[in-house]
Amino acid sequence: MAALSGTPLLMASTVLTKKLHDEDIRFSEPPKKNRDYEWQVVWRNVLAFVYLHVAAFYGLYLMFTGKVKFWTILFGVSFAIMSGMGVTAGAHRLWAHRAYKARWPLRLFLALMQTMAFQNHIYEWVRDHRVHHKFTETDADPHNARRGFFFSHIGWLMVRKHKDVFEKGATVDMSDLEKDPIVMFQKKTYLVVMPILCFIIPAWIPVYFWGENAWISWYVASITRYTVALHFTWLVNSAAHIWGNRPYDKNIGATDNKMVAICAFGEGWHNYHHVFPWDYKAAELGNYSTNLSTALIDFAAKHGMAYDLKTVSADMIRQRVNRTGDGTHPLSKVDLEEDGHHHPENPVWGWDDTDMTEEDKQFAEIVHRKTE
Ligand code: ST9
Ligand code: ZN
Ligand code: ZN
Repeated sequence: MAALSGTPLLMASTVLTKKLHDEDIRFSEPPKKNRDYEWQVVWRNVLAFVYLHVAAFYGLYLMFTGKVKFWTILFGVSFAIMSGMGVTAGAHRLWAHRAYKARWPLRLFLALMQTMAFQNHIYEWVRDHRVHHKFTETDADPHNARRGFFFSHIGWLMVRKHKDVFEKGATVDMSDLEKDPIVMFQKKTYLVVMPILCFIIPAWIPVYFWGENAWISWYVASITRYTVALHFTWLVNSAAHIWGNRPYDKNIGATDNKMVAICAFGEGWHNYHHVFPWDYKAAELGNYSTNLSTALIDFAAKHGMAYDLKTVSADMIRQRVNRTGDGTHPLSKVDLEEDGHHHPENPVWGWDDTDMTEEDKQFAEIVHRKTE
C-alpha cells in the first residue's frame, strides 16, 4: 500500500477528490478511500468500545424495563450534563478557543467536570481540536469528515493517527495551556483521577445515598451515561460536518444542525463556529434552550468568574453571510443563481491565533462583564 503512494495515478486521484470537494458535491458521493494511509487498528480501543456499547445497551434495557430507581436516572442525566459542560464551556470554548477568560475557581470547576467526561485530558483534547480547526477535513484533521461518518464519529479513536496529524499538529501553538497550572496538573494526574471521577464515584453515589443495586448503578450511572454523552459529543464531528445548513460559509464542510446543538449543549451551530471560532457562544442563532453552555458562561460572567467574553459584531456576521453563505440565513441576500466561486479563508483555531487578521480583531467584540 505504502509503495503505491506518490504514483501519478494516486496523485491524480487526490487532485480529483479535492476538485470534487471544492465543487460542492462533497457528500453526495461516498467518501473516497484514502489509499495513502495504512490502517493500524488499535484493538485495545476496539474492545473497550465493544464493551461500552454492549454494557450501555444493557443499561438502557434495565431503564426501559423499570428496574432502575428514578433517582439513579435523574442523577445519571445530571452527571452527563455537568460533565458535558466541562467539555463545551471548558475544554472547547475556554481552553481550545480562548473565547473568554476564567478566574481560577471556575477553571478548577470546569477541569473537574471535564475530567468526569473522560474525553482525554484537556491538553490532548485541545491539541486535537485546534488541529481540527486549522486543517479541517484534510489528512491532518484527527477526525477528518471526508473519511466518512463512521471514521469522524468513532472510528478515528480506534486507529493510529495519520502522519499529517503529528506533523502539522506540531505547528499548533499550545504554550498558553502549558502556562495554566490547572491544565498541567490535570494532565499529570489524569490516569488516577479520571477513573475515579468518571466511573467509580458516579457508580457509588446511587448505592450509598438511595440504596441502588451496585451493578445497576454501574451499568446506568457510569457506563450508559458515559456512552450516550460520547455519542452526543461525536455528533459534532460527524453529523455537523455532513447534514445541515451552511448559512455563513457554503465552502466548508461544517454545518449548522439544530438537533446536534440540542444534544451537545450548543455545539451544533458548527458552520458558524468554524467561521468565527472565537465567539464564546459558538453560535449566532438559537437561544439558551439550544445552547446551555452559553447560559453557564453568562451566569459565570454575571458573578465575575468569567470575563472578556469574545463575540462577533452583527455587521461582521451580515457581511460574511452575504459573501459566502448558502442563502439559508434569515438575513441572507445571496443571489443563489449567481455562481460566485469563493474559497474558505485562512482558518484560525480561535482568539490569539497568529493567523487572525487585524480586521477580524477590529470587528470582533469583547464583552467585559455581563451585568443584567
Ligand atoms: C473523545 C474525544 O471522545 C472527543 C473529542 C470530540 C471533539 C468534539 C468537538 C466539538 C465541540 C464539543 C462538543 C461537546 C459536547 C458534549 C455533550 C455531552 C453530553 N497534534 O494520540 P496518540 C503526537 S476521547 C500534535 O497516542 P496514536 C503527540 O506527540 C474518548 N501532535 O497517537 C503524541 O504524544 P503525546 C476516550 C499530536 O498513537 C503522539 O503523537 N478516549 C497530535 O496514533 C501520540 O499521540 C479514548 O478513546 C495532535 N493533534 O493513537 C482514547 N496527536 O500525547 C483514544 C498526537 O505524549 N485515544 N500527536 O504528546 C487513543 O487511544 C489514541 O489517541 C489513538 C491514536 C489510538 C486514537
Ligand atoms: Zn471548536
Ligand atoms: Zn468541526
